[in-house]
Amino acid sequence: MKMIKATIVGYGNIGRAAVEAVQAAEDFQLVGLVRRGASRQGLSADLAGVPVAADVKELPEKPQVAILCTPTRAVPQYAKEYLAQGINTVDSYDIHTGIWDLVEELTPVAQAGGAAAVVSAGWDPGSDSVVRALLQGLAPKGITYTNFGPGMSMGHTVAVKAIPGVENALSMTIPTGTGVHRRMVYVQLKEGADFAAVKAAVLADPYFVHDETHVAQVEDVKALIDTGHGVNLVRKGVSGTTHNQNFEFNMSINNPALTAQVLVCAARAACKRAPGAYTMIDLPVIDLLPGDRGSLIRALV
Ligand code: NAP
Ligand code: API
Repeated sequence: MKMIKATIVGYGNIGRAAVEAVQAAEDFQLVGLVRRGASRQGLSADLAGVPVAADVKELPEKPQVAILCTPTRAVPQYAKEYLAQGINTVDSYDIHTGIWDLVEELTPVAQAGGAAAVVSAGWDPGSDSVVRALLQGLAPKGITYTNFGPGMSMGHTVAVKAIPGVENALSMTIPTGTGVHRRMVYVQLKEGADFAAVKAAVLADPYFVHDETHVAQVEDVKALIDTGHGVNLVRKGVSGTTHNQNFEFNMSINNPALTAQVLVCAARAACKRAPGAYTMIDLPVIDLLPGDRGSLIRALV
């Protein structure tokens, strides 16, 4: 089998899970990690022989695809850097209101570099987006409610961790029904940091401004963390002219593990796309899977 050469950029929660997902995939080869400062700190023991570089150009082998596991707000910068070098990218960018802008921003860079970008390929946005699109096809008129959690949102947590004075953070998503959520944010402060200033910064951050948000100071965030999450996605609508069509999609998951697995599926698909920028709903589902078309159609259709 022809192996897809991949690198993982950033070794945080999603990066660590992406290493596991790449190593578990029959058609992927990990050619190295890209980390700030080329740090080997915290690497799992089985990565002893895997190169780590601060710049992808310093890896011994050029990857076909870079799995970007950086903070969402750093994704545009990293994606442009890799696409310009002709390396396909996948990311799990999760600022829903910015996704189309990012597609438009990356499209010319990807086309000029001769590479493909798949943006927002986590579980939400990502695999849930595919479910929402499919359900809209099945019942074109109607309402979809996406109810998250309770669970840990990595995107919101990362946004809080970036606020000056924050040592560590946890943002829990609590569903209150009909797609509305409460955010429970726990912060551990750096020595001398001002809680009131941190709280004000959280409440003003675009990740939080539209939701009811509570911020609490705690001694030790690590003692609270459980990376479980989930979704209850429901649509009630109309097929043709017939009302009362009901659909429901539920999952209870480990957030980094699922995000990383979707990134690997999208990385596979990215390697098959013409240069340009795409989201999950642009991709043929079959391209997400390893194996030949005939076997997949016989088994799945
Ligand atoms: P994290 O644990 O903080 O890891 C991010 C890593 O990125 C860091 O450990 C660091 O790795 C690297 N990095 C590169 N530039 C950085 C910078 N300027 N500041 C800080 N770190 C930088 O974050 P995470 O929990 O893995 O989450 C990453 C992102 O995934 C989130 O922002 C979230 O939006 C996204 N996400 C999306 C979905 C989805 O469903 N779409 C689901 C979950 C998460 P090195 O030190 O190794 O360089
Ligand atoms: C939430 C949901 C799911 C987040 C999924 C992913 C993450 O706020 O909990 O950052 O974990 N939007 N975007």
